[in-house]
Amino acid sequence: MDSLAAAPGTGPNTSPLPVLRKPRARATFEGLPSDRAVVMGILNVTPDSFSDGGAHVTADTAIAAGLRMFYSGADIIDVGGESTRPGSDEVPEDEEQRRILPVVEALVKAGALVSVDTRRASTAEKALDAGATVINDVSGNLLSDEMIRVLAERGAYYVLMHNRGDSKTMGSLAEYGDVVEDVLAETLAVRDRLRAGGVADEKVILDPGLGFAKDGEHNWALLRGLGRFTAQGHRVLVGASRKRFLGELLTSGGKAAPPQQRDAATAAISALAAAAGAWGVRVHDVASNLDAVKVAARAKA
Ligand code: PMM
Repeated sequence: MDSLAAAPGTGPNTSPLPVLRKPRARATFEGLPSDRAVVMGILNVTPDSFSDGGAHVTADTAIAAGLRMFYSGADIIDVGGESTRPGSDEVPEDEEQRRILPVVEALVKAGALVSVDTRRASTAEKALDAGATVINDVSGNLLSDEMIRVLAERGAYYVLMHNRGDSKTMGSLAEYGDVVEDVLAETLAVRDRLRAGGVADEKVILDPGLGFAKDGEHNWALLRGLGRFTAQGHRVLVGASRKRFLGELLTSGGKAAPPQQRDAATAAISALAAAAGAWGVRVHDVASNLDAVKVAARAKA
């Protein structure tokens, strides 16, 4: 027998090697909690995100922030390298990948379940290679065939968020008859493209896309109509965190509340969304939203 492979205590050197650290089991999608809504922490590796002021610009600071979220109990960390702020400029593909890939790798290595917020199939493919499990895509109606091909080939989970146009045009496209029915119909039309391309329904998570080609009234109507989305047999994700419509709601002295003062309202939405059957919430402040979804689960039980 090779002495290096000898069982502890049986070889010539009888003292077993000390175990310094147990390897952390890698999180899986299937291992996500099913007794409450899932909390997805937002990690924007961008210099211009509207709500966290571009706090996580370098890979090291982003990894540290992601680990803090992970240890605060985030079920999934959503890493994004391109701002989706209305009016924002496109980030070149190589720059997007340079920002996010080291962060994805480090968080996966630490045991976190990682999603990647990207509209590009090439970035999605590299992120999956780096260990990401979910692709979160704000393309909406502009979903590319290339992305569908990558998802089908890799069997990845996919957040299909409703959106019209791109960051420059979405503002002018916020016109609906019945916003709930229109958003649902457009979302299901994109879902049908995914189906036709070989992506299983089970892998597709629907998101009404609050704030994307929607004004505040649209967002509130979609939250009231969330049951129409959860009734489709797909998981549903809600992203209300620190968005402008919450700032407008909390206006005081004629001034909208700034993003950092919108966390309590965000947690209230998380509790309501979870109570309405949402599978998950995408949030900046993990701790308060984890409490909120626990409250919703306990109140329902
Ligand atoms: N919102 C933003 C970015 N990505 N992804 C999903 N699935 N749902 C959302 O509502 C969503 C998203 C914009 O907000 P941020 O700049 O705070 O990330």
